[in-house]
Amino acid sequence: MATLPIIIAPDPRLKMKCKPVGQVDEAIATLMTDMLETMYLAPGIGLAAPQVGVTKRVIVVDATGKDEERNPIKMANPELLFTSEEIWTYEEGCLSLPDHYAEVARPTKVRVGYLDENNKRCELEADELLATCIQHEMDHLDGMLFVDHISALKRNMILRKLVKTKKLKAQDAAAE
Ligand code: GNR
Ligand code: NI
Repeated sequence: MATLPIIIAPDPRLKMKCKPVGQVDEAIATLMTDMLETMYLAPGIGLAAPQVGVTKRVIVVDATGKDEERNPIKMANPELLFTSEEIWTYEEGCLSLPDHYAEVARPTKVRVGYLDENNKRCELEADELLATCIQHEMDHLDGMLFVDHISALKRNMILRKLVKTKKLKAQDAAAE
């Protein structure tokens, strides 16, 4: 097992459309395991392959609470089979936009088709937090971040702050 560095926005690698995997082979299964380890360490409730520099349609999620038993879910080529009319709004964060949060409205309930770590076709129905998390991760596979769902004003404010933080970090690193 290994943890991977998480890419912070703005970065062109977070804006790419990711490629479907042909099949979930050992390399993809290992990527899924490493992504989960990276996610739990962060800590986060989801992670998409482009966040660790891999332009493939692979995501992992675990939206269980701190005191609950873990429920890791690994998905390749996830597809939305159903989305509810009903909308759920949640204050989202993203490991690629650290320390920034905004309310995002999405369908409350979704049904997702995907390939699991054994290359088996699966379907999962999710609602509320898990559904939000799955949709947030699937957005990453098309180069979409949660800030792309909010007003341009709020988005640019967050992105400007991230650029500033990156510059400060680069200066600190150079001064060492
Ligand atoms: O850890 C995360 N928390 C979160 C909270 C609300 C909505 C979505 C998320 S996903 C995020 C981890 C992440 O950036 N995944 O891409
Ligand atoms: Ni994210």
